Parts: sequence; C-alpha cells; structure tokens
Amino acid sequence: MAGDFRFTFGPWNIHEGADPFGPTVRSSVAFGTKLDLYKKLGFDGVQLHDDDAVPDLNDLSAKQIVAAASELKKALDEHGLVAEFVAPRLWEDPRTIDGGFTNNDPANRAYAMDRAKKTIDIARALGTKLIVLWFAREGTYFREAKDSRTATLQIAEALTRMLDYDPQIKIAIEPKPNEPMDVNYIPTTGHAIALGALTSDPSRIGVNIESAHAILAGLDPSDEMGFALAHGKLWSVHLNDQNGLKFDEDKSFASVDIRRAFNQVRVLDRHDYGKNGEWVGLDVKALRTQKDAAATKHLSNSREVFLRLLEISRAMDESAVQAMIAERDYEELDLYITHALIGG
Ligand code: XLS
Ligand code: MG
Repeated sequence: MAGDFRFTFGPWNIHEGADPFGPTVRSSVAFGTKLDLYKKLGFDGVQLHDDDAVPDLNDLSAKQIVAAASELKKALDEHGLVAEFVAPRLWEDPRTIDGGFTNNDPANRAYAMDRAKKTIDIARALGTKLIVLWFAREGTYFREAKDSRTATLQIAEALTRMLDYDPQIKIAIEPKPNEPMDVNYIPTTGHAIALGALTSDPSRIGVNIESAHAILAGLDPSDEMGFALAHGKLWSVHLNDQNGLKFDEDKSFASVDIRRAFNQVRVLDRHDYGKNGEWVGLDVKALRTQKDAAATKHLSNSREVFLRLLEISRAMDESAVQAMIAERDYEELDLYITHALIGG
C-alpha cells in the first residue's frame, strides 16, 4: 500500500498579497508566466476557477467560452501540464452577494446555475471531468436570513442539475465551516457526503478536503480524509496549515503542526491516494511579507515538506508500531513518532 503523488496548485496561489486591511504589495504575475513556473516548482497539475481559465466569461457567448478554454488546453499541453479541476467562482459577482444556489432571489440563483454549467463546459474543453465546489457564500450572517432545510435542498437540486447537464462529470465538494460567511452550509466532509445522497447520482459526488477548513471546523484533517477514503470519496485534497480558530490562513503545509501534517501524509499514503489519478493540491498562500522574487517558496516548500514527511512515514518500523499498538502502549508510540519527526 503506497500512494502515488503528483502535485497541483491554482494560479490564485501566486498572488499580490492584498488582504482585507491593505492593498497589494507585489506585482501581478501574468498567467503565462505562472504556467512557466509550475514545472520549475515541481508541479504537474493546474487547478482553475472558471474565470482563471476564461477571464471575463460573463461577457462571452457559450461558443467563445469553449474557444478560449480550448486555447488554454493547448497552452497547458505545451507546458506539459494537466488541468485537475475547474471550480465556478460564485462569490465575486454582485449577483452572488447573498450566495449562489441559496440566494434568496430566484434570478440570482439562475445566474449561479448558468455559471456552474459554463464551468462544466470549460472543464470539458480542458479535458477534466472534475468540478470542485467551494460554497463560499452559501450560508448566512444571521440564521433567520435563510432556511437551512430549504438551503440544503436548493444546493442538492443545483448539484443534480449539474450532474444531469453532463453525465461524465464528478463533483468534489470542498467543505468549509465559515468565512466569508458567519456560518456556511455543508461545513464538513460528513455533510458533503450526506448531501450527495440527496442528488440524482450520489456516486458522482465526492470531496476535496482542505486541511485549514477542517481545522476551522474543529476537526482533524487526517480523520476527515480517512472518513472520505472509507467512502471512496476523497477525490482531491487542499493541503495547507492553520494556526487555530481565526481567519483562513492557508499557511505552508506543516508550518504550524508537523505532526498533524504527518498524519495527513500518512493516511493518504497508507490508503493508496493517487492510485486512481487523484492529485495532491497545495492551497497555500504566500505571506504578505514575502518580496516578489521569493513569493513562490510557499509552494515548493510545502511540496518538499510533504515528500520529507512521506519518507519519514515510509521509514518507520511498522512491526514496532504494531507491537506498541498491540501492547496498548500509546505513550511509547507517541515517543516513537516524536523521535521520527525530530530526527533522533
Ligand atoms: C477558499 C478555497 C478556494 C477553493 C477553490 O477558501 O480554498 O480557494 O479551494 O474554489
Ligand atoms: Mg481550497
């Protein structure tokens, strides 16, 4: 049993450093320049929002959208890169201020549906069958603003319409409990998988688990991954790190808690993650303090640390580990793991 790991990130992971309290601090890197960086940084796959792939798609016809996506496919091929997934960006347009599929205005819900279908068209042109859905504004600031039963059914109905639109696609839900909303619908892996049961084809609904999102939900990311693996539903991961319950930090993988990161690597490796073509996504953000020339280190560093933790996990004496478990000597197991991680 061993995973097979190839790495991916999205163009948004190289960015200008703006945050809610201050403007950009680095110059923009052109999309083409970002594509040139992928292989150099050790990455073979590209994750895309619909408008990363086709900028200004709201102003384009269906035909123009597919033509633009086909151009991008050529550029990816030339770079030896593969599109892992496409995700509709349902949180920036004025029509999605109050959410997409759970928006209280039917005209805005129709916009979200249309946008989700365009995302599927783009995915098809890029040669990927995977759609990721992060439910950014599907939630409330005040509970009374929406009805949670209705909202759940609205999201399920939207998923069904996406599945029916293209019988080939699979949808990986990326659960997150909050931010930008006070409380989001579908906050955890369990919710996402259960939501699938309300759709026309539960076999095509899985998850993309982001470490920081699980931590924000007060959960252990490796256990969330194990739960999804047990259901055959772990179709992507967004590894990163998070220092407790605050804004979504998207820190470099393992930068806060090495052991928590180790356990994510370990559960993926022990259960053959990647063997069916799944990618290891690193949804990490450069610190605002990084200067331009050093603003991609978070990506290569995260990958390097993943591979180092993989080596450590694979080098462990599994029979010794099993003996400690059989003896119920978890203190000894704890020391063994700590030694393995601190290298002594
Ligand atoms: C935001 C999410 C987002 C998704 C893709 O918190 O991590 O970047 O990964 O839509
Ligand atoms: Mg993410």
